[in-house]
Parts: sequence; structure tokens; C-alpha cells
Amino acid sequence: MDTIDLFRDEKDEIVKIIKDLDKKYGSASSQNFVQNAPLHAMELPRRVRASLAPLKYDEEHAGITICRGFPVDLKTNTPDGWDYPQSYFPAIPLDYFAVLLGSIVGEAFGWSTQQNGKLIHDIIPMRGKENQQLSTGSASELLLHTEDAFHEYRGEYICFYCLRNPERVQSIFATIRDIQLPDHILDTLFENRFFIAPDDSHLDLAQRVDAASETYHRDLMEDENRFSLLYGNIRFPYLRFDPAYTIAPSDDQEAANCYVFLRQQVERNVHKVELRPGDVCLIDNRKVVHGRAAFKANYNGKGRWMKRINISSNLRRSAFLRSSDMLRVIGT
Ligand SMILES: O=C(O)CCC(=O)C(=O)O
Ligand SMILES: [Fe+2]
Repeated sequence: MDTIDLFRDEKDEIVKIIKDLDKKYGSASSQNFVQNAPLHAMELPRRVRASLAPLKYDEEHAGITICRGFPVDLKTNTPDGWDYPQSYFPAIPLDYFAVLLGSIVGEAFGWSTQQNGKLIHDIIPMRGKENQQLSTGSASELLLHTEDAFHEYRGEYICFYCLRNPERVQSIFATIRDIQLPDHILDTLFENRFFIAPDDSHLDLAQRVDAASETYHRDLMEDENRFSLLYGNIRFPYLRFDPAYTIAPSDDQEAANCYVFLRQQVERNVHKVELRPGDVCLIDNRKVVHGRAAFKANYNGKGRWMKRINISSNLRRSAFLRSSDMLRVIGT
């Protein structure tokens, strides 16, 4: 896991760049800004840009890089959920910084079925949802998972960043690069013998944009559609893993045993990180699974507030699931 702590002069420089960007664009999730973000990211300090290169190009890299220390001065109270009116959410410099960093590794996108298609998701505990295995939960540990594991066009990278974390909640990560698997288990996990169901945050049928995305989603629900849990190069595997939604095949004991073994290995290789306000964490969603420790949500306006951006390294692959007027939103 790589960490880069911003120097004072770097912070000053970035804050100044972002002030100008905010004057020009008004919002970090505006279509115009996101489109031009790769260009603006070239103006970030060289050391910051260089710190993300291994995440993009090095197969042996663990797949987690945390950039720490960006200043946060947040006046707005933590809302009771992501579904507050959009006008409630302030444009903060950290949003711009996260989009800029994300644009160095790929292209930000949203899902029509998640948080009304927003590009920047709010991760906030919600009353009555304490035990959900979703970002709205709190009281139960959020199990390590690949983001949107069920979907072929899931982000290759995910950017998480922290606005508030007074409860000192630990984020948890595990990387497939820490895990050694015996050959026969590796071979089995590379075969299409597993089913991962769409997670509950994508079940809002009303939000699907068109017939192509409806058909695509219906196919994903068919459990004879089986995938491999590992893919890519057998020497540098990628991982697709989501225990809350994975169905270990009842008709295939060998595959089920290999899945249990993988799960144990993932759980034995956990890294715990207490993210602080201003920390931006970029993970490679092919190598790294993420989750969160359990905590007690207070709903007092000052509690934990994280944000998330999905990042694709090739958004054009999902063109058939996106309508032209919502270019960066996949209909699932
Ligand atoms: O609460 C967190 O830190 C992570 C939640 C999560 O898995 C997600 O938002 O994708
Ligand atoms: Fe997640």
C-alpha cells in the first residue's frame, strides 16, 4: 500500500489551481469539468502525478495508493443520507482534487441505478439501514468486496475520499497481490464456475435507461450465467469477489471449496486504514477488495462522510449501455 503525504507548498499550489477551476466550472461533477479533468490534472505537482503511475502501469503493485493531507474546511452538516437535494451538497475543493487524481488513471462514470446517476457518490450511514451490506450501513462490518462485482463494466478503479471520520472508522482492504494460491485452486478459480448476483444498490428498475440495459440486467440475474472469480494473467491474477452476493455452486463441490479457501486467504490479508478528512484513496478494483469496520452512527450532523467515484479505464466499452445525453452514466 502506497501513501503520499502532500507537502505544504504542494497543497498551496493545488488549492490555487482548484480555486480557478471552481470559478470556471462551478461544480466538480459538471460534465465540462470532468471532460477536461485529464488536461487540468497535468498541472498538478509532478510528485503527485508520479505517485499514481504504479497504480496504472505496474502489474505487481498492490493496487492501493492514498494521498493524504488535502485541506478540508467543511461547514455543512453531514446529511442523513445521500438522497438530500443536490443543492444541499457544497462544492468543496477536495471534490475537484479527487476528480483530478481519478482522471490520471481513468474516466469517471456513474450508474443510472445508483444515487440517481450522480458521478460523485455520498457514502453516509442511513437510519434504518444499519445492517445493510451497502455503503448506507454502519452497525455490521461491510464485508470485503469488489465494487459492482456482478457487472462487466464495473470501474477498474474506485476513488474513495474522506470528508469526516470522527468515529475513526477503519476502512479495510485486501489485495490479491498478497495472496498465494496452490495451482489447482488457482486453476479452478479461473474457470467459469461461480455466480455473482447484482447487488441491492442496483435493483431500482425504474432507473434503467432503455431496453438494451434492461435486457443486459435481466441476463445478469440468470444464475446459469457463471463467471470465474479470478481472471487476466494467471501469474498476475485479477479478482472478482463479493461474498454477500456470491453463490457457491451447490452442484460443484470442488468450486465451492476453492471459493472458501480464497475467502479465508482474503480475510487473512486485511489492511486496516483509518482515513482522515482530506485523504483520497485510489484502489485498483481488479486487484483490491474493500470494506469497512462496523461502527455506531450518531446521525448528529457531524458524523462520518465519505465520497466515492467510479472510474473506468475504457468507458467506450459500455457505450451500448449509455444514452447519448447521459454520456457518463451506465444504464446497467
Ligand atoms: O464505507 C466505506 O468506507 C466503503 C463503502 C463501500 O464499500 C462503497 O461505498 O463502495
Ligand atoms: Fe464498495
